[in-house]
Amino acid sequence: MAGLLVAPAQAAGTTASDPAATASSSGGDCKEKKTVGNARNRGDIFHSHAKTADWDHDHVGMYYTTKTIVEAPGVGSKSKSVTASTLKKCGPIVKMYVKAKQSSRDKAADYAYKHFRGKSYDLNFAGNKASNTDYLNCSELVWKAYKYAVDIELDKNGGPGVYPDDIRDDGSTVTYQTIR
Ligand SMILES: [Ca+2]
Repeated sequence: MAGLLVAPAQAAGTTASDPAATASSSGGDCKEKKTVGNARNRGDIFHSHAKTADWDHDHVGMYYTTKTIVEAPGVGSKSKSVTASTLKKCGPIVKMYVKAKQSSRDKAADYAYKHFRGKSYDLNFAGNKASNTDYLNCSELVWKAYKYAVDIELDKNGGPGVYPDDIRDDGSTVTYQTIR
């Protein structure tokens, strides 16, 4: 794993090699991971700290139920559903709801569960919004679930790539819990 990592400084200035390309979505350098735990609503999103080399890329996943998460964990892992009460990530962990009807959140959650499990990890973050769904990274999974199911775009700065912080900072996501 370590051999795959590219420091941001080395990757900077290259267009073909995004530093995210070698990142593990959910990896981190914290001493003690925190339990992610349950959400208020189906379709809610969690954001956690994740770091590869010196690059803080962070991580996101979404709640299929209030107690079950669908996420793309990182390189070498397929996307899957996991129990929120047993999932541990590096803090701060932030939980958000999406400004939408609950029926829309439900549709996005259903979409992720039905279509976005068992996918290999997508090394491409920089163009992840337009890429196919045979491969998914963490923010791509969340963004595409809302985009494809209910046409809500969760990406603060737009462009061809959606990163975890783009989703957290988007005006349509509202933070209601922070675990440090
Ligand atoms: Ca973006």
